[in-house]
Amino acid sequence: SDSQAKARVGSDFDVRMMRRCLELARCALGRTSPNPLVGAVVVKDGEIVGEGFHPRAGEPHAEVFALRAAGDRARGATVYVSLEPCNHYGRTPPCSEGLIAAGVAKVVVGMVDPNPLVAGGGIARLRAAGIEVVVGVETEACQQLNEGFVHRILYKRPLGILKYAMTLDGKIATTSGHSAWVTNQDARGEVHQLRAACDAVIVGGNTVRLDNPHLTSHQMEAHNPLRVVMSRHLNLPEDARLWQTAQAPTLVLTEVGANPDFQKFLLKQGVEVVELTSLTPDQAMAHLYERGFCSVLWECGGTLTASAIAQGAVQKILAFIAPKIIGGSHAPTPVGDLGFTNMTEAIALERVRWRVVGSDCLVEGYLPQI
Ligand code: AOF
Ligand code: ZN
Repeated sequence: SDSQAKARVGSDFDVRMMRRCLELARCALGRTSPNPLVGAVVVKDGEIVGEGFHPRAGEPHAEVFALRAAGDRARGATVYVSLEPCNHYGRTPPCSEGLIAAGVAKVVVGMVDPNPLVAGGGIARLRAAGIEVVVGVETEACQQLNEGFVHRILYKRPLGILKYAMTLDGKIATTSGHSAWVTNQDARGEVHQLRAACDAVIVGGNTVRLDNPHLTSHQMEAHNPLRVVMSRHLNLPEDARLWQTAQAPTLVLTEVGANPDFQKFLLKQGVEVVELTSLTPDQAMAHLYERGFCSVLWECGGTLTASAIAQGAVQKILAFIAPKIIGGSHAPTPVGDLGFTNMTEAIALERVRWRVVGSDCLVEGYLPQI
């Protein structure tokens, strides 16, 4: 079987400690970009004597907090960390040196850091100092947690996640555009969690006009993503909820010179406006990459979704399917025209998983990397 094929690294105890690292890492969900989510645990004589996580870019790394909490007990201890300790002077000094100075005996690493500044260098430095290093405990879970960070490093773009909710007959709204609500409360709760984990959520002008969404995570203390609207002509309503920026920030991406009066109105509301030379999904993603973002959630209608897919701005799809029928041969569907005429052109998702969420079904998968 699959689990037999992959030789497991680490004891039950190691796995338990690494899972604790991941739990700690998640305390900073949505707040660390452009940095990864990292958790660390210091274990001495089978007991946890220090824990830490990376709270946000510019602040100390997970290992620093865990070592501080452990104090003298770090000497001869085992440190578990979900990402390879860094070996470079960035905004903070190298964790490899910190671990060596603390006199730890062993380091257990969840995954190698894909950052070319680190990329195995941290592990090599620790080994050169005589510290035992084990790599590969709960690696898949570690990679999953930081898939946005990894994608950002490898492709110089944030990870694009497309989320939509449709009826069993494949509609995202009625013919008149009404869409509240396709899915049940549980599925909506899941979307709010998803938003809390993302750096930005993008919609087009149509969604603002038709749905007047909040696009927040609706959870106490949870991170709210930057709400991004892509609009070429800025013919948008003045009373949209997205212009209320007290709860969460909003960015409007438009083209150079578009509707100066409405731009002034937006700025007065505290909405940021950025004029791009060409307003395309890829240029939007390029801009969000420059802002240091790791993951971006596309929650737009079919037209913008189709062009985001066509331009490679979407890597992952989450489709909520509600067992309801609304019919309507002109009712909007999740993905507009992709120009395909033959079934052989269909984009086949990979690593597909199905899950029941309340009374709805969630299908998750990845687009093949082009
Ligand atoms: C670790 N532990 O908790 C994190 C690491 O600018 P800096 O100094 O914060 O460095 C950022 C890079 O360090 C980041 O891109 C990633 O490679 C690594 N993050 N490393 O040992 C941590 N957050
Ligand atoms: Zn570090």
